[in-house]
Amino acid sequence: KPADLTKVKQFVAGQKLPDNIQYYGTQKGKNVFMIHLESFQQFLIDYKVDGREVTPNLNQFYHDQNTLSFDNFYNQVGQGKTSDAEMMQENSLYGLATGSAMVKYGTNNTFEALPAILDQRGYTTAAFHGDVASFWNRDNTYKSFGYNYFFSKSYFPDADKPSYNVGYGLKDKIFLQDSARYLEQLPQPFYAKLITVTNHYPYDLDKENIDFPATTTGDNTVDGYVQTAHYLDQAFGELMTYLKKAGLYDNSVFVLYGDHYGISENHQPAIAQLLGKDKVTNYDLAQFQKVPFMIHATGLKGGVDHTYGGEIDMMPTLLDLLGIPDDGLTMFGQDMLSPKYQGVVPLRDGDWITPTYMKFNNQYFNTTTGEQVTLASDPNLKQLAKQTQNYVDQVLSNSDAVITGDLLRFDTARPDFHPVNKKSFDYKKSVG
Ligand code: GP9
Ligand code: MN
Repeated sequence: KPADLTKVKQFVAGQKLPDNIQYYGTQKGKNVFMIHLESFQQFLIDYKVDGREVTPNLNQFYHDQNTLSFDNFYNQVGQGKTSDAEMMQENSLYGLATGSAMVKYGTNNTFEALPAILDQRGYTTAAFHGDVASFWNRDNTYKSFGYNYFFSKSYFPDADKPSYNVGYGLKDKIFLQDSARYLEQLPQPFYAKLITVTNHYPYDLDKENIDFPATTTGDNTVDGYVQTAHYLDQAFGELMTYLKKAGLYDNSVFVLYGDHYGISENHQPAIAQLLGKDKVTNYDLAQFQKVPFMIHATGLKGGVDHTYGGEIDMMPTLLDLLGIPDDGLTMFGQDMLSPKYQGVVPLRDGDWITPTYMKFNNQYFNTTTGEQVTLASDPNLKQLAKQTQNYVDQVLSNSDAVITGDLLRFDTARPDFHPVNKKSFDYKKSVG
């Protein structure tokens, strides 16, 4: 009911942070590339196997002086995996405690998503993914998000050829090459989301595409991970080379994020070996949930930023850089660049990470030292844990209320945003 939305908006308004005046609006009007790195974890950055960098292109990008690179950034997905990452990235709304919010609510809900917001500010918006359009209910959900275009499998020639395909869709080198040909035709400024897929469980790759040594953990759904990650890195490098030639590099913002973990907690002996430890603790497993979040733009003051954050924070952070007012938006993340940003990172299962302590799999740790602590042994932890858990529970329950109650349909008082007309979009590939 409308009163439910009012309550949620009061909670959200209480979390609103002042913008960072040094960064606010510095990237206004630029094209935006949103590059979704499938199953890509932060530990791969600067990681080496037999002395070779797994991802030299991403490493160079990560350390570039014009790239803001967050190294304490966590995935916050639940069972919705990629679709939860997309729900957070496009709306700053969490996925659900079980199932996929995009599948269950994507078709009928009203959203105030990034594509619609940018479209209403003169952007052309397009999503690209080599899988079938219906996977994760994207075709219907993207109409609710307000994407002008959605280039899915039917738009990519030869996508059905086995040698072009791996697991969920087109191989990333072909996918990114073909997508670049489409997106360079888009009227500018555009917002283009590119969703990769080759670096996906169980990390198989045909031998002619492998040119990197597998790890030797003996776990056959882990040892290919660095090989498909290396392939993704090569595909990313080729894309950037092409975009520089096409004149689309300097006038664009590049946002890169890893959507969720690649190696699950069920592979602890292998994880221990990858991390050079004899066994992993819940602290190690918590750190293993980190994914990259990088923002690059010519002229952007870059550097490695140790701020603790998560996928829910991507949208408010990007809106700050684009100089798009977000006062009336119902977002559960916060601008990581804000001087008042606290760095409390809720996880979908109710655990949490903060710069001082974390709670993971029902154990508490000192975030910086990794030392396990207990509520009994550490008095200031007791107080902090109570406050943090209360905040985390409120954030998750308010976000769930917005999704399960479709509360944004009552948000009619938006002077600078009008609801999307879903019927105005048709993503079917026109014949010929
Ligand atoms: C499916 C692809 C992978 O189209 O995005 O999804 P995931 O299995 O990572 O959720
Ligand atoms: Mn994924």
